[in-house]
Amino acid sequence: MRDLFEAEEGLALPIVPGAVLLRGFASDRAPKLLEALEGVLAASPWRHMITPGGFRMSVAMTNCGPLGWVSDRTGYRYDAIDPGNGKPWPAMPQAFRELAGAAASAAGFDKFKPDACLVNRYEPGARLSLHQDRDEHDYGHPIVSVSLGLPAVFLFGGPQRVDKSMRLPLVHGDVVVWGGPARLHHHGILPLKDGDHPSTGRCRINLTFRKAG
Ligand code: MD3
Ligand code: FE
Repeated sequence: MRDLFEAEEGLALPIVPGAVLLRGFASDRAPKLLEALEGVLAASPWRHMITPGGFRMSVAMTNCGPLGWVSDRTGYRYDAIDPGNGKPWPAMPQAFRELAGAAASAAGFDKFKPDACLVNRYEPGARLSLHQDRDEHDYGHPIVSVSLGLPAVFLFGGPQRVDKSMRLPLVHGDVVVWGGPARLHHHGILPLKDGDHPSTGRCRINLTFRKAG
């Protein structure tokens, strides 16, 4: 039997109420997205942020758009300035904005205008432990997440940290739109398995679009 999540490319698959997996939605545009990302990285390179508890995150990050997600000893927040260079984050490339809007529409959220794009890079062994996204102003807006490069296992739990979580494999080109009742559910990424992907090499890149401000 085919796995529940082995959806055909382009299919919209509900995960839980409010969360939709668009299998392969970004496949065709991946080369353009990765090319645009090079421009972002030239202005704001990868860095490993420090958690409020003093730990260096295994995931490397950067941002583009009016607001960027940052973490340091004082806490998590959205900031208009890249703490690495003291300048505003680079503009969100048009290819990024168009993809985020199209994916949100396909999932039933009209006129999504993100003001923050967090870019996460996972190298083999990097992980994101179970957490909630609670730093945004208004939980009424959806979040659009784009997976590029190596596959990963996404952990998806419930509103309480102890709630049982399910595992969702995500591959190159997959887009997930999170909104509504799923917006405050816990989630994370299991340690990335080693591999080599034709479009990114030995890493997975995730673009997360939010209306944060
Ligand atoms: C489920 N990043 O940066 S966003 C993050 O693959 C983060 O790097 C994931 O979680 C990654 O915070 C992809 C997936 C996501 C985002 C928000 C959610 C899932 C969510 C909000 C509610 C439920
Ligand atoms: Fe998150």
